[in-house]
Formats: sequence, C-alpha cells, structure tokens
Amino acid sequence: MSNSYPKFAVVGNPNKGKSSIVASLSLDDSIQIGNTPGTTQVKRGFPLKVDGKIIYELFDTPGFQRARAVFAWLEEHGDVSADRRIDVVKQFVMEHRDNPRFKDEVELLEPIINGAGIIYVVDASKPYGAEYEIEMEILRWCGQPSMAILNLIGDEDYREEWSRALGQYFRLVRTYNPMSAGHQEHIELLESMAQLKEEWTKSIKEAIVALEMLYLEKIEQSAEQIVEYMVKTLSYVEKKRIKGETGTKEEEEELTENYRAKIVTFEKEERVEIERIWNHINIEKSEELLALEDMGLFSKESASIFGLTQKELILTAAATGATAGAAIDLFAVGHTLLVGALVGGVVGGVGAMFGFDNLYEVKVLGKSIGKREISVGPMQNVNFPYILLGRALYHASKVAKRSHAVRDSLNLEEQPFSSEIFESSIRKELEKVHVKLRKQEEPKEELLVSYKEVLFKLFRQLLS
Ligand SMILES: Nc1nc2c(ncn2[C@@H]2O[C@H](COP(=O)(O)OP(=O)(O)O)[C@@H](O)[C@H]2O)c(=O)[nH]1
Ligand SMILES: [Mg+2]
Repeated sequence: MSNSYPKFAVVGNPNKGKSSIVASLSLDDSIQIGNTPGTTQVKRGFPLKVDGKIIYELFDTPGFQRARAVFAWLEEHGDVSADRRIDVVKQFVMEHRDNPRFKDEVELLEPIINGAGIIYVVDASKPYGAEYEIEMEILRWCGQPSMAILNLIGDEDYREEWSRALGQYFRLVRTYNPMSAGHQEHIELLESMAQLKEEWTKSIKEAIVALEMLYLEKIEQSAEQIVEYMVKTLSYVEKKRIKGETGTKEEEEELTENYRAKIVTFEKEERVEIERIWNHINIEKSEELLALEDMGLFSKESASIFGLTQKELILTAAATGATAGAAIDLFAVGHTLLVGALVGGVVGGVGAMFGFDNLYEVKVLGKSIGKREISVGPMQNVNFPYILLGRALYHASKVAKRSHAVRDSLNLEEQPFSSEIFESSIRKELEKVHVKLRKQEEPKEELLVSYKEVLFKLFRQLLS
C-alpha cells in the first residue's frame, strides 16, 4: 500500500468540540482542549499509528474567525465554474499566508487544499443559525469529501434542524459524542468515513481492521499485566531482621506495615501500566481515587465490593478441594461452614471473612539470635486475590472505556460490578494459581496461560 493514508481536517466554529473529536479519534490524550475559544491556535496533525504505521491523520484546526470576509474575497475572485473553485481557495491561501488577519482561516484551509477530507463539527444542542452558511459555503468551494458531525455539548437537541441544513452542504451527517465515545462508536464513525471517497474506502477499511486488532491486543496486554501483578503481589514476602529471639510488637508492626505498603505500591504500579497500555498517559486521579489507592485495598469496603461472598468462598473451597491450612486461611472458614460443624458467628462472621485484622502470619526465620528475621507473606486470605482482581479489572475497564477527549479526573466512585463476574468455573480456574501462590510454589507456565485467558474473557465481557 502507498503511504497516502486518508487525512481529515476537523473544522468548525471555536468551542464546538473539534479538539475533543481529534483526541477521541486519534486516541491521544495530550491534545489541548479548552473552555475558552482560541485554545487551538495553529493546525496540528494527529496521526493514528498502529504498529508504527500511520492509518489516518486528523488535523486539529482553529475555528473560523472571518468567514464573511473570506467568502467575499472568494466570490470576488471566483467567477469560475464549480470544478475550478478549489483553485480560487488555493489562491486565497497563497495570497494570505502571511496576513495575520486571516491566520486562522489559512491554518484550517491549508490541509483541505492539500487533499484532506472535511469533518465539520457543530454543537447541535444550540439552535441552527444562517450565520453558519458562510463557512459551509467556503468548505463547499473546496470540493473535498465532507462530513458533518453533530456534537451534543449541552442538554438540548436541535439535530433535526441542523441535519436539514447540513445535508445540503455535506455528504454525510452523523452524531458523535467525543466525551462518551468508546471503541464501538469510533469504528462506526470510521465506517461512515469510508463511504466519503472511493479511493479512501480500502484504506479506511484497513484502518478499521487494524484498530480492531489493536483493541484486542490492548485487552490481551492488560490481561498479561494483571497476571504479572497478581503473581507478584500474591507471592510477595516481606522480611525484617530482628534483634531478639522473637519479634517485638513494634518489629512485627513495622514488618506488616511495610508489607501492606508494598502491596499498595504494586497496585499503583499496575494501574500506571494499564493506563499506559490504553494510551491514557495524562490521566489525573481524583482525591477519592488516591484515597482508595492508599487505604482502600485493605478495607472492609473494598472486600465487600470486590471480594467473593461468603457463599462463593465456600463453593470455591469445596470445588478446589482445599483443606484448612494456616490458622488464618479463610478456606478453613469455608470448609468448616460447609461441613456444618460451626455456624457463621463463631468465626466472626462476615467481618472475619472480609476483614484483614489477622491476615499476616509472622514467621521467625533463622537459627542464631542476631541473625534472625521475621517474615510475612505470601497472603493467606482466600478472598484477597479476588479483591485484587476485582479492583484491577474495574480500574482497567474504566480506563479502556475512557475517551481520550476526557480531561476530568478518573472517577472510580460509581458502583462497580459485583463478584458475580467470578462465576464458579472461573473461580475454579483462577484458584489453581492462587493455591500455588499461597503455598509459595511457582505456578506452571500453562497454568498461567489459562489464568490469562480467563482474565482476557472477563475483561472483554466487562467492556462489551
Ligand atoms: N459535555 C460535553 N462537553 C464537550 C463536548 N465536546 C466538547 N466539550 C467541551 O467543550 C469545550 C471545548 O471543546 P474543544 O474540543 O476544545 O473545542 P474546539 O474549540 O472546537 O476545539 C471543552 O471544555 C470540552 O471539554 C461534549 O460532547 N460534551
Ligand atoms: Mg480546539
């Protein structure tokens, strides 16, 4: 294929969401988006690359400023047949290149006269007005393949009147919301764009295939990342040299504090990696999120949101044939409940099931005093892996669904999914790895591969 990938200039009045649309369609969250008109001063090309190859390029442009004066000039110089009008526009750009009065118009017309298609953006939550007709006329004179996008910035909906007018100037009119659009909406818009010009159809169809592959790849990479994180976290052992025969209370407290801090760090690092995979490099964290990151992992709240229910824990224990291990192993709880010897309250009920008061078994290592160490880990709580996984999948799905036009901080406050996503066959598969990690054994490669496959499926399901 030649390197003449499709190019589109995104044009329109200031503050209609042009830059937002470019950000969303180029999967680039570094694009300047502003509340004040004039945020975008000069045009800039944003290529969407897949495997180093550009599949299309979008030009973010400043809005029209002096459409009326430009059109007057065109009419004055343009007593020509329709097929020659583009030459008049070219002449305008050439003659005004250094004229600050028409800086914005020159910027936005330049990519178009160089062959870019036109994406004209309007805010259809505001009423249509004839004042837009001048700029639409100018664009029509360019004779390039064109499409109008109805962006609903506010709550009202004037799309009908807009469509009646836009239909007279543009080949296609589509609704697209850059703030909420995800992968599916992106693909659908590209399918429309493929119809704009016969020569572009093939390369835009290829772009769609490339994007679909990229999307699956990102899901796969995310699953891989989460597996790596789970293994690292669940097998982690924190050690501390002690002075005496056994650890003092302070020494034990410091040890468990360091252990917790490490696990929290692992989660933070994992989140950054997921955000990098999805190209959300500049994501901001809300106060709530930071708080959740710092303390939430070990909270009862997080456990009750993301962990398994008591019933699910019991079933998991039964299905994997687990036996009561360490004193704090919650399999023991499930097991006991299962045989009916004890009832909930005896072991502290839900609190003990979800709580983290007694999670760490502090072991003393080494023989001679002075060389002794205390250690904590790997985590014995049967529910803990599901809390980690639930939180990781929830965060990853939020990031994956997030439009690159959104500049708000990431909000993880909405009601997350329940533990039902870990249905029994899934738990059974996952538990094969969790059991190994709890026993400080290295899981076989094929176990990790099927673990990853389970996460891949779960993640896709959460994204659909
Ligand atoms: N709620 C909402 N806000 C939007 C939408 N599109 C753009 N905005 C906001 O409108 C402002 C202008 O957007 P921008 O993309 O910079 O417009 P441009 O001047 O046409 O490039 C920014 O504050 C955007 O966040 C939308 O679909 N919904
Ligand atoms: Mg802009």
